[in-house]
Amino acid sequence: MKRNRFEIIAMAGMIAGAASMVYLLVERLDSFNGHYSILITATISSLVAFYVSFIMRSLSKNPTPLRAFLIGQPRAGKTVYLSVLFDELQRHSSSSIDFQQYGTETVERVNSNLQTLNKGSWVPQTSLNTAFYYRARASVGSGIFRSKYTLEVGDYAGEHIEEFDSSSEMWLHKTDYFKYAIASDSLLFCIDGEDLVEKNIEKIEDSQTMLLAAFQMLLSEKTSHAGKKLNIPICLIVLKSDLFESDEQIDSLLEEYYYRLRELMKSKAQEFKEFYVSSVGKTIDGKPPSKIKPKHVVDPFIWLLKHSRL
Ligand SMILES: Nc1nc2c(ncn2[C@@H]2O[C@H](COP(=O)(O)OP(=O)(O)OP(=O)(O)O)[C@@H](O)[C@H]2O)c(=O)[nH]1
Ligand SMILES: [Mg+2]
Repeated sequence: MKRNRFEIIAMAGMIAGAASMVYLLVERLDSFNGHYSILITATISSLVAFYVSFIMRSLSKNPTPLRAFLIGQPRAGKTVYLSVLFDELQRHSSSSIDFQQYGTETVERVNSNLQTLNKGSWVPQTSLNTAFYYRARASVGSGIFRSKYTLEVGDYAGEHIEEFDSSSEMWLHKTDYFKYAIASDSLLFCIDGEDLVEKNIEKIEDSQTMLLAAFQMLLSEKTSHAGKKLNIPICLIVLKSDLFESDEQIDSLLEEYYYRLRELMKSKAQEFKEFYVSSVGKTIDGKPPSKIKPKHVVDPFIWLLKHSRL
């Protein structure tokens, strides 16, 4: 249950409890007649309600931090995705979810990356140990059921994924990347659609092995005992979906090549969903088109905000 819903129900319970206790107490004091006991109960309950609503208002002013972690091989398309996502998020408008970029760093980085893409170039590869954190404010729901979040997604170089692989040297040198992953409230596993459509078996196998290792490591770090499922939202995202003829083609290629990863995620995650995303739309001679046409980029984040337990 979301934090604010839980609070509202708990507060309502507290008020009802306080009102009945006060009533019982006042009733026991024979010195008051029936009218007075109702009056005293009403006064004390109103004071409790006033105090509780004051606490609730100050709590709802503080957004809940929600950290999402994007995991994928080098060149999978993560940086392009996050840049386009944070640009698109602010244009997303629905009755129940609103976003706004948060902080000048995010605004500047998103603008500069979008400019690069709109000029027909790709963004530079992310270097090792140079993480960037994209941030946005989000509000989900309406009225008293509204939850506010500060959403943060870290963008790290794909090479860091080897920190999850016990046979790699990087396993021994765990950096902030690893800690960030462990402390995240939702996980997005990215598949490079280019390798999948080209049926590049070697790269697909590498990617599946690394994503499996990362999932298993996070499962063991984030759950208390064997058999327990991950209780944070997990997405499997196929990036570069513009390279496929149809969603059905992605579906059948995933079934053929990513069967192990899919099955593990389905069985070990309480909330799991797959998304097929294109950050820029159909490319022209391998470059982004002059007017990028993102497809389904915000869907994973809408889904994970709705399924977050925070
Ligand atoms: N067709 C297509 N290609 C894309 C798309 N997004 C990215 N690419 C290609 O994928 C390459 C890598 O994209 P990046 O976003 O830099 O990849 P990354 O996962 O951040 O890579 P690292 O920084 O090395 O971890 C780009 O240079 C493009 O060639 C897309 O939406 N469609
Ligand atoms: Mg990158």
